[in-house]
Amino acid sequence: MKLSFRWYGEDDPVTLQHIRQIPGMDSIVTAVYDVPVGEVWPNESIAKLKKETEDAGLHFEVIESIPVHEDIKLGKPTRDKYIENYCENIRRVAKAGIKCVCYNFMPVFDWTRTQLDHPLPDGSTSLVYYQSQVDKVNPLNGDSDLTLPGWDASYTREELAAVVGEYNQMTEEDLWSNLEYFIKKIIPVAAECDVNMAIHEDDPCWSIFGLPRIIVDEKSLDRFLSLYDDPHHGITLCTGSLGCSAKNDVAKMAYKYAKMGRIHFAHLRNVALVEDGFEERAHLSSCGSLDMYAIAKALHDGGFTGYVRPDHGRMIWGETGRAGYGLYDRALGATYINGLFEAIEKADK
Ligand SMILES: [Mn+2]
Repeated sequence: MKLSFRWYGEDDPVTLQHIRQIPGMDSIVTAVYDVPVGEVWPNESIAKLKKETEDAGLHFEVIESIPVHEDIKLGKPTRDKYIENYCENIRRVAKAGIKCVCYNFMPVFDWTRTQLDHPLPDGSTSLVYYQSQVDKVNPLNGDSDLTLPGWDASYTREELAAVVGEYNQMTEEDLWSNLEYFIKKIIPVAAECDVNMAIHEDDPCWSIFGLPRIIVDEKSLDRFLSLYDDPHHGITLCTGSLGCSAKNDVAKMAYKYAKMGRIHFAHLRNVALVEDGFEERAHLSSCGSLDMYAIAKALHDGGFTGYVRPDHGRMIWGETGRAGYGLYDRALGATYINGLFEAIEKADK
């Protein structure tokens, strides 16, 4: 595995110099953030990210994400223009040395949590999802003041209601067909550029606000991978996204898809399933509901050689910054991941 770390560019309070000091760190995971979703990324912006990353002694090989424009997910007539832009972005990042692109196909909301600074008993804070709180929010109700953290602030309340309304007219099968249309256009380009495309599962892995969500479990990942027969068509195995449903056997999926050569990127983090939802916890197996050792071993045994990153961390030691993306707890996660893989690899020799 190649250890990586997400970095939000020069505005990120966590610096590349800090990241480089984490033992075993290999690659930066980043994106061009100053361009609206759907537009072509300027070559200068990509070159700047590459230079900053390499000047810090790290590799520039993973993009998270090239976001997918809503018109593509909605299957609107304008999608072809946005898909062409998407293909152009794949070509451009490939030329800069990128080997893996993470993306997702979640309607509107991307990841969803109800609180970003929930206090845990040890005094740290973390992201949590409580269903009862989600149930109180209706994005179609323009009078409601309730919002959830992480909502795309570029939407006004009315625009949000309109786009949610459009999705409410769609079935899961409609979304599948729009995904298939997209995949059949982008994967040939990715294959030609030798870039591994790695879809991220929906987070959490169930429908919210009645919106279709389709990349949620083993059955849907099987269906997704069958859309295109090429090793460049793969997945990001996000243990926290899949693991917030007790129905998903994440270690089993890790082995199966690694063996198929379709896991190009792994997000390793732990979650604790609670009665009303889930809480993000420290990476260690004993801190949550997932057996992180079993998952790392399954990846190893399946022959996985891709990128791994510690996923969201708690806020600890008084750190402030982007929720889930502080330095300290993710660095502890990275160190834990190093330990798991060293032990697994040595035991196998
Ligand atoms: Mn993830």
